[in-house]
This record gives sequence, C-alpha cells and structure tokens, in this order.
Amino acid sequence: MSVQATRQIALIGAPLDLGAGRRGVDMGPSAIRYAELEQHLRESLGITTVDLGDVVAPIPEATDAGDEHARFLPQILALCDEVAKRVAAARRDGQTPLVLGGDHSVALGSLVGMSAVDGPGGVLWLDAHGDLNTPESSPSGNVHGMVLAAALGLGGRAFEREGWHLPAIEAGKLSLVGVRSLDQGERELLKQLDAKVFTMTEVDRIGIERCMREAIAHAAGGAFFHVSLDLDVVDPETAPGVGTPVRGGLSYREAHLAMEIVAEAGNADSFDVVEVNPVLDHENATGKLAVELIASALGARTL
Ligand SMILES: [Mn+2]
Repeated sequence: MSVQATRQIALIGAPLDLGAGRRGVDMGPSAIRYAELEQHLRESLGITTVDLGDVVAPIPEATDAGDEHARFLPQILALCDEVAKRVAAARRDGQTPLVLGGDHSVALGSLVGMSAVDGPGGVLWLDAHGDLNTPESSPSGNVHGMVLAAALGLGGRAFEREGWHLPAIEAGKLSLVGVRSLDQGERELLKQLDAKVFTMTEVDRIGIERCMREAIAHAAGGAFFHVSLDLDVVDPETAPGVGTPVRGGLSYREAHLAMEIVAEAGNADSFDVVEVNPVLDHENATGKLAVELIASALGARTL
C-alpha cells in the first residue's frame, strides 16, 4: 500500500452557484457523488472517505444580489465560513479535506479553513482563468472570478470577515497552471505577485510535466499545500460541463498527467474540485472526469 492509501479523505459538499454567472454548478457535488467518488477511491486505491455532507447554500431566486460589483458577496462569505469550519476540523483530525463545488468561490472557504489551523500556506491553482479580479476590476461582478485575489488578501474590505485572517496564502507560494483567459486588471496584478504562472502557451512549449513539477516546487513546502482544480482547466471538448468554458485547455491525458504528478509529489494537504455544471454536461462526462482526476491526484495508476 502506498502512503496515499493511509489518507482519510473528508468530503465537504459546497453546492454554491451565487458566485458564478449562470446556474447549474450548485449541482456539482451531486454529479461527483453520483459518479461514485467514494466507491472509486475505496476500490481502486484503498482510500477511505468520510462524507461530511453539504453546507447549506442559498439559491439566487430567494436572496438579494446586493452590490453589482460583487454579487451575493455576504451570502458567499457566510457559506465559505461554514466550509472553512469543516475544513479546519478535518485538518485538525488529520484528514485530507476535499471540497466539492459549487463555483470556485468555495475555495476561499478551503483556504481560510486550512490557514486557520496552520497559518498561510501554498496554493496550486489549475484554471482557465486567473480568478484575480477585485470588486473594482471585475467586468462581471461574479465573485468566483475574485476568489484568488481575496485569498491573497487583495480583495479589499468587502472580503473582511470576523474571525478570518487574510491572506490565507503565503506570499510567493502561489502557482497557476492552464491559464488562457485573463482580464486586464488580473494581468496587472500578476505582474506585482511573486507567482509562477504557466499559461497554456507554456504547457504547449515545455509540456505539462515540467510545468507541474515547477509549479509544485514553487507552491509547496509551506504551512500547508492546497490544490484547487477548476474543471475548466480541461478543454471543453473533454469537459463540456463547466461553468465558464474556454477552448484550448488541457487534453484528457495532460489533465491526468498533471494529477499524477500531484500524487507523485505526495505533498498535497487539501483539495477542492469545482465548477462542474451538470446542466451543460453530456451524461455526466465532466462529473466522471472529476472523479477520475481526483483518483489520479491520490495515486491511481494503470500498473
Ligand atoms: Mn476558477
């Protein structure tokens, strides 16, 4: 049995879609569970999971959008606080938290929870987008496009919340892989950050293996190492069921290899898997892909 098999995974569902521009990612946790995540990890890897259920998420029809520059932000922060509490409890119990989104806003809960236990840590962000907008710079007002800036403590006063300590990410311990869509404000912010950024151009030029190894070397080794997987990092032909598809993404094999390198490094302390949108999916292909990629990140091998 590998080291990975001794892990116990704490599953935390976060069926949130208030941070996204369209409906559907609230069904992501169901789609991933329906694709038999627990059975898959148990049977192929001998990994045990504890499902902590879903946090309660309000629906947009029954709540007020509030400020157009960061729609539904108070409700999103309240949900992230619930996620953070469950993540922190799991971490204290020696489990590996795995948050199932929901839109990418839920990662703020993962990171606040992890840093509440150990202080700010390192993050590997696999995403087509930068998620580095602020309420001032965001063209859409969708909070899922601001969550990384918020976790870095750069989201402004709107993201301050009692009991939270931001930044949740240690300065310099941030890597992004698979990026291919950035807004102007995000480009400017990235110039000021000591982050390793591997756009799809770098993936094409030097290969996903080297990108991943360098990204992990840059982000890991701190108080914790968190891997945040937005399924939109994968090409929409392979992952059609995502909130915000952008063509030109990772192939099926590149996505698996990326996760296999995460498993090989063996140092990820927590994960989230986000933006699976069953409404746009074909027969849960993207939900199933999410399960396969989680298994690869935890050590699944052909041989
Ligand atoms: Mn994202």
